[in-house]
Amino acid sequence: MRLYLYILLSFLSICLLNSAFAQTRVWFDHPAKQWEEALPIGNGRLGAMVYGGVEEEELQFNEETLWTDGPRNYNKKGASKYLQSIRNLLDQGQQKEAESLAMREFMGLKSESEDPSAWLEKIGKIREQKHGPFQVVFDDSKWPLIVVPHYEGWENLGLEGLDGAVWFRYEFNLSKNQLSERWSLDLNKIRTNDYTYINGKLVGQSAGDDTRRLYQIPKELLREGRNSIAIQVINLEGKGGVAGYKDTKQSIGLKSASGKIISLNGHWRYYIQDQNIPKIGSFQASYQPFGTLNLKFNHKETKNYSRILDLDKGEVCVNYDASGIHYKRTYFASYPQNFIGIRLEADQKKKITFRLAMNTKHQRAKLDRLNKSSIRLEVWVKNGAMRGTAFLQLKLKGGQVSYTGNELVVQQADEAQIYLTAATNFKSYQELNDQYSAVALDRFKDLCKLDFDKLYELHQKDYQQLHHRFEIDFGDGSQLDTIPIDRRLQRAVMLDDPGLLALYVQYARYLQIAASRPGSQPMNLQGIWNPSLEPSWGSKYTTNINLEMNYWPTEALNLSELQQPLFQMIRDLHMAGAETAKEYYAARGWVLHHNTDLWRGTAPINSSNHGIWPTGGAWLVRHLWEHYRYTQDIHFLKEYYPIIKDATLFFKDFLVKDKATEWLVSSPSNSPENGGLVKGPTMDHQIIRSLFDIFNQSSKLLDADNLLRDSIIKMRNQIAPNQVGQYGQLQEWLTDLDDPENKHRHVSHLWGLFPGDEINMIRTPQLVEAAKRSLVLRGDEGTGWSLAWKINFWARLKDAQHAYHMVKMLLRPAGKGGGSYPNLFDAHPPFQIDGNFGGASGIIEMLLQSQTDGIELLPALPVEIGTGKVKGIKSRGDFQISMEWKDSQLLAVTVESLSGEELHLRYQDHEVKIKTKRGESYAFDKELILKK
Ligand code: FUC
Repeated sequence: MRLYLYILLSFLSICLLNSAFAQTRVWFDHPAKQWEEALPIGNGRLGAMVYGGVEEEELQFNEETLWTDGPRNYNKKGASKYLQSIRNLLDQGQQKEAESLAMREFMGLKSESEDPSAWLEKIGKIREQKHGPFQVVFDDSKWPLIVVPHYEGWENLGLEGLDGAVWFRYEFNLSKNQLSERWSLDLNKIRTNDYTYINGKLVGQSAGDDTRRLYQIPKELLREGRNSIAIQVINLEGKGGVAGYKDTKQSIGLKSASGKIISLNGHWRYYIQDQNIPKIGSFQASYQPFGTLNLKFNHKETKNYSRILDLDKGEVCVNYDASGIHYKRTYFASYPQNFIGIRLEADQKKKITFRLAMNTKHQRAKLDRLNKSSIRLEVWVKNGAMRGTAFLQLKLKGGQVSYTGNELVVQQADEAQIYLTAATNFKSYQELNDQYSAVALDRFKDLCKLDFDKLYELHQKDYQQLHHRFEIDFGDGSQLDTIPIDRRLQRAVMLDDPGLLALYVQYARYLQIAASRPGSQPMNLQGIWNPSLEPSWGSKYTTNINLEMNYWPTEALNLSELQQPLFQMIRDLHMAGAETAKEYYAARGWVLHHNTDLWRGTAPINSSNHGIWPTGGAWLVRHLWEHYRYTQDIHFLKEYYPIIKDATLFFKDFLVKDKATEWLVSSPSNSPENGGLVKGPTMDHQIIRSLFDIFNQSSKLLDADNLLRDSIIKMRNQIAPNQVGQYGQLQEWLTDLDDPENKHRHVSHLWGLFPGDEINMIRTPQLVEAAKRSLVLRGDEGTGWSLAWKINFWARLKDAQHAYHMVKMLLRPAGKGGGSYPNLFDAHPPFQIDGNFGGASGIIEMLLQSQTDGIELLPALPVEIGTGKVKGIKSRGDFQISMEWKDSQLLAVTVESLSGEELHLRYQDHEVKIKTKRGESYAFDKELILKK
């Protein structure tokens, strides 16, 4: 009876759409058809995506330390021998030469590679056979079908994790008329090498993902009627297959001199010739999925379906009625006990019947049964040092459980509870732990002794002490909560939905709580959620914007301690990056280039035209400093001071005097991913000035290193300044090279406007104008994170309506450009979590800014959110603020002083400065007059 009442009440609470629920849920009225519709849960270590299927439920899960490769050295010894030559070439304007020298001598080491020649020779033999698959007459009728082309790789079409040699075959017809023309074969891109045959004859072979395949077909080769094409594709890493065109409207096929096209898009036959490939080195490692829980039910016709991410409770619930019974499933990820919990309930007894399996995409895996109701899944990451183990325990109220065909079969239970844990052999970036599995098993056994309901309560308490610190409301958007999120996003394209902006901010907070907890890894490009063995950019940590953006709003959103994983990573990078500083620059201190991974690679990767960018570490130091500014925690500053100092020492050694201008410049480097290897990109100088300022201020606060400080102050003033160029723009480079047509997604040279603050209205109004000009020239379009960055820029420029326009762009349903997926995940595309946090940061920048002169309230408030309130927002100086506004005017504000520092508040023309006492609250009216 109690159970029934409980279910009824919780179901009713979902249906009662009162305003208290306004910004507290993201929901769908159907199960997820694709991963980007599934709903995320997480506890910093374990992450899972809930599809909520009725007949077949899938819970795709991750453990944040399951990556490819293993601990290793990333640094090329003695690379610094080439530093001067690279600099000289750049001085002489020989960029291409500098890039090729750097590519040869200045990049990081790849992981272990084997010589592929023997394997290539082996798989090449088939091309010499008399009856090989390239011949016209060949029986391929048993080969499976696959859609060709597949721009995003064969991985997306069921061949995930496949690297090797694969044959593709297809037939097409030609008429007599068509034979009179000259034809070439246009396949555009192939990943990576191909041998292409028409009617049994090789017409072309090429290598490389970016090579265009346009092969001439000798006229005599084609015939009236049936013709055949066969391609051997060899792909040893990354996405594979006949990629064709990104623009899917363009087909691959035969093209005639007169412009006619015979499309070869269609279902081709394929055959995996060999996938046991030699080891291929990679610059850095990739984040890996772990596995899935698959639950099968006998429920068919359902009514009243809902799948709800409840931001207030930190859980996902699936509700529906089938055959007159109400079913409810609850999913949560507990941080205190590090496990994922699932509860299955029904409003009648004995109605919980299902089958449960654990699966994985990893080729090498083992499933076994631990006891009557628990199973274990072990996985080995291909060609790597990593393995992981997941444990699952079922507890039932009533009913029976049995085990058949690798599945746990539950029959006629009143309720089922599932405990899921996972662990890997990761110990630190330098070490693996061979004993991990026994320890994990003991932990699991202890966990399963604990009462599920109690664990659920502990989870809620833990989650809510973070979540409840902050509230936000943009007017009365509550009625829109009746619209499922996918439709609400569609609707918001045309109609304003201020409540959706507030929801976006709370969702970002939810994602941070779910993905970044003390003791966990920092959030990678996908937070902790990744279903793919070959995720884009390895789902690692890109530091020329993405990793930092993940943590932009953390302090203001009152989640300060969630930056701890980032700080722990900075500690690791301080160690790992010292060797890179020495080997590449013969410099003291530590350096980080534009990417890192679980194993803390710090050397340049990918390509010399964008991988050599030495300011990643200096940017991360800004997060240490901002944490200090927000918390005023001097012990923290003291603890991290050696890292700040060592980053400073690196640049003291690294900066060089530019002969032409006499300024100190950063060389070699690049303005992230735009314009190749150069000396003196503007962004670097802004970041290094910020670093030097941080060093100066913190050494002063800690009364340390006076002499070094003097020399750093001197150097700081010799660094190349921000310059205004011929179009009135802020120059991206040392020389005025900016192309006004350049729409590049990165807007690196505006770093000094946001997240930096040296470009500001108070001290550098001309630079503000120039930054604005650059932003206008760059245009609004961009990838998800680029749109999100632009919200922050426009908010800093106090152009509220332009900032709002950018928010709308970020919220548009994912398509070609950046936007949002149905589950509100940011679309680069593909999914990349940075935009969720950059977007939330931008919305916060509209409400409050505290980077320069005191705390400014509602500095860039768009009319669409002209009425609202926020509670528990944090500012620099360690103040906690609550305020309310109506019709674009402030009504009242209360400031709680957590530091006892002087409070300087500004709103429009009003300004107040008062001394505060730690722990006291101060209430002000709309003119900032202190209420007694
Ligand atoms: C940088 C960006 C890309 C992408 C990648 C992860 O390289 O330029 O757009 O976000 O990081």
